[in-house]
Amino acid sequence: MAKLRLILGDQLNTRISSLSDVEKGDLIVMAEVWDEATYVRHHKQKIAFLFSAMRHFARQLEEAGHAVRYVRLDDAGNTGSLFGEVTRALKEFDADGIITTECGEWRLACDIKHWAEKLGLPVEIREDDRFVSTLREFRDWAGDRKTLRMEFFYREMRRKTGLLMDGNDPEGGEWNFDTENRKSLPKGYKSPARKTVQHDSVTKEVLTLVENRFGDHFGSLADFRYGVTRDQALRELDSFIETCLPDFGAYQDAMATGEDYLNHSLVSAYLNAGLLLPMEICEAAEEAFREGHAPLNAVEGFIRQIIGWREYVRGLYWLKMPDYAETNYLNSQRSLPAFYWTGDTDMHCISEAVRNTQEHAYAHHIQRLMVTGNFALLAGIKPQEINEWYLIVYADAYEWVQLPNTHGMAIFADGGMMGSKPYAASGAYINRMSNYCKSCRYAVSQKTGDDACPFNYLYWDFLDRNEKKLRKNGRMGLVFKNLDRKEEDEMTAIRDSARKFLDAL
Ligand code: FAD
Ligand code: DLZ
Ligand code: SF4
Repeated sequence: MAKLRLILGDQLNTRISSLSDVEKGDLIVMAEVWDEATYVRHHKQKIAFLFSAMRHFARQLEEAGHAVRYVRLDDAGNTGSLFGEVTRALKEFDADGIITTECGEWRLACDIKHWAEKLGLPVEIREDDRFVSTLREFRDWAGDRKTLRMEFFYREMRRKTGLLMDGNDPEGGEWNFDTENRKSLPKGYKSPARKTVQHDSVTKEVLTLVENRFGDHFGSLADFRYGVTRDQALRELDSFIETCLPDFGAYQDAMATGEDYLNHSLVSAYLNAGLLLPMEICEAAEEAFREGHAPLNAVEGFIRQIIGWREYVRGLYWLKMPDYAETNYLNSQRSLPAFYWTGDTDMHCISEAVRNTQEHAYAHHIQRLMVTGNFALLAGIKPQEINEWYLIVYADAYEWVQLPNTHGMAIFADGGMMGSKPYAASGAYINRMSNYCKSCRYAVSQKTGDDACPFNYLYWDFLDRNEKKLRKNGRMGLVFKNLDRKEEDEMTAIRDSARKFLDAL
């Protein structure tokens, strides 16, 4: 008998496991539903990207001869939930079972787990094999290790995939070339121009729908530039490999006013929605190295992000949820400041990060980690509020990847499960890696007082406030030595400046 095959909005690949044995007579169900579009108030571009990509993918499946039931958000009878849409489809289509691929968020996974019982039909939840490692493999690797570190897991992934390997050894004799990857931008540096995508009638219709139905969500649609098909995503990848990859490594951590993408790949939204697969991206990057087009430090650094960090955060999420989301190691209790939504702050680095987030549903890694993330860490923003912000504002955000990065890497709420120490930094770091401070009303050279860069006194105040929890961390020894060297009157000035600034937030 026939199967109903449910494809979620971030499963847009014909090689998804739920379609591996699709037969004539099966029905593929895809649905735009209010629940998924509003469980957090996603950036308008995130919704537009997914709805348009979903519509294009459904059309592709139909053109390949499959029977597809595609429910649009405004279709009459749309129940507003995935369960409702599956139930409604089953009233019109006689299926003896449902097949789907495991989803990317704990909340929905818990819901789907109960469908079989509620529907009285078998629901087969297949492994998501769009990743390099399996969840079981990660669990086995984690075993009863006391601490998990990405770097060691990454080496396993290099061995497993054979990427950048020279027999049993890493290409170039090292696993990691990050010492070559922390350069600031040369004066006058201009990053390569990016391809623009022509919107077809499907995307234009979706943009109107999103403006009408989600007009009060964060972000602007004015500069919507996402590709919405696999072909367009592949073109973005080709253009990255051709023009940006050679400099990707050197300037990976750099930031500059008005430079919203620098040499980053912009593939995350496509990758997480299924339009691209991790190995094809990494193989294209490796080929660029083998052909002499891009240097090893760039290609290794790029591949590490995908088969290292991306795989590692996914493994960690499914290993540690649901307790993971509840931790608050540093007992951070401050509400999220309004400027995370408006960008209306004198801190130029933050207003830039929020501006390009509003305009593109994108910010690159160092903006996320060392600007908005670092501020949230230093100011002690409540994990739930900052986590939700990150889940809302980026087109690539799904909890499996967003949460470990925010909760773990950026704000250290997990107490060190994700990374070995907090990524706390003063204004000096931002000044070294960007030109932001030149356009800021605050002085990065000043340590305390009304004109001083807030990151400066917040940094020392953060260490002072959290000393009991952080001093014992072996990797924080030097930092605390520096704190110990501060005179009492300097510490008083730091604490006063921090209190005044934080009280005014
Ligand atoms: P590039 O810099 O070109 O990197 C290439 C690819 O590597 C990315 O597309 C991504 O797939 C992968 N990658 C790089 N770093 C990471 C990482 N730390 N974790 C997982 N994958 C990584 N990434 C998301 O995909 N979704 C998120 O919701 C998300 N939230 C984040 C929140 C915070 C606080 C931080 C610090 C990082 C977050 N990241 C997230 C990771 C990273 O910032 C983005 O993947 C990256 O900025 C996407 O842009 P890009 O495609 O141009 O990446
Ligand atoms: C993010 C999202 C949005 C905005 N809308 C839909 C939708 O209408 N229908 C759908 O199937 N999926 C959507 N998604 C993606 C899901 O939220 C995603 O599949 C889960 O969060 C699990 O990763
Ligand atoms: Fe950011 Fe401080 Fe530099 Fe201003 S001076 S841009 S607040 S780091």
